[in-house]
Amino acid sequence: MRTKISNLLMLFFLVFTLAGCGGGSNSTSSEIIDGEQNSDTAEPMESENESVSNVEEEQRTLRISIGVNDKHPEYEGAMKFKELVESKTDDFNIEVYHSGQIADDRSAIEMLQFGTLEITIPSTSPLVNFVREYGVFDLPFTISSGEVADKVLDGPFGDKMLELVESQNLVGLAWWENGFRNLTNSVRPVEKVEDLKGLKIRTMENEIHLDAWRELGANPTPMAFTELFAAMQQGTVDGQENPYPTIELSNFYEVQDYLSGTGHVYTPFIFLFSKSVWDELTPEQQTIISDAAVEAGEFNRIRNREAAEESLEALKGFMTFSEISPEEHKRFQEKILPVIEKHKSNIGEDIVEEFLTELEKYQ
Ligand code: TK8
Repeated sequence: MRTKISNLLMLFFLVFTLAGCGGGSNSTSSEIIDGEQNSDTAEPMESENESVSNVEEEQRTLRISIGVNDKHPEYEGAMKFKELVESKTDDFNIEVYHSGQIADDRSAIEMLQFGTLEITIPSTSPLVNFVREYGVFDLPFTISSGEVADKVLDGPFGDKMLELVESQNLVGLAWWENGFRNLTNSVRPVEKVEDLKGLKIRTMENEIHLDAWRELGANPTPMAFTELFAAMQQGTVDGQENPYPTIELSNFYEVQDYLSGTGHVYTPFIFLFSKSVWDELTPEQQTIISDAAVEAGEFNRIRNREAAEESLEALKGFMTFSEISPEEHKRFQEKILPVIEKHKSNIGEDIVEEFLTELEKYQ
């Protein structure tokens, strides 16, 4: 693996050799080292460009696809990842594509499987269509705080879940945060279960979410995130549910009037790498990338929690906010118990037990 240092040395070696051929070398080399260039040393410039283009040529471009926009803490995390990787090696040029420019979550996962995209950081909910055990993260009202989520995801349970995606030609490298999801709609304030009756709610492409909203009396429909804003604008759906940063920073308040603090489920983001691309990298390169994915993930979580507080305050200025009382939260939880029972077998009884036992350790 070529480090910054080795490239620099390579540069020096190239210029030195070329200067040697051109005569008057002594003077030339002194000028280069200073880093200043003057007109009569044209030749060294040329070789410099040559070596820069060699580096670029050998650089591999790694594209990251995310669905949220460039104001979101996930985008900040992705730029942090780029900075960390590119500060450690010249081997990679990291390009970040936000707002689903390349693909929505589900399609991006498929592209990784085919090796036509290198990195995506989707919500775990669409991943259930590929690895059913990921359904544990969609069981409502299980994780009680971001801190608990960190303990579970950064522990043996989280490691096990990351390993599970390998069966799908994916490499799971780190846990980032999407956050606690809250309901918005354009029809009426939602303060109790009955207020949900018949509301057309967009959900992620995930059977557990669909069943949960159906059980609560709403009329849910699965849809990619990239189609959501237009669907709300055109009234195809009445509402949706997402963490506060996404609701504010995607300007959902322009097409939604009511916000309810349901906090009904915590959704992680997972940092995924294409296995076929991963297997082509050297162990050193893999270490740089996985270390950066973890470090940028920690940065993303901190930023996301700050943003969640800032966004809720901002949204209270644009929308009618309804706090859900503890008693009403209890009714929500009781109402969807059959959904959890139904999906335990789909997800896998053992993994659900393991998840709930792990949670009990911390809450
Ligand atoms: C963005 C999605 C989004 C998720 C959703 O690609 O689909 O509502 O919450 O963050 O991952």
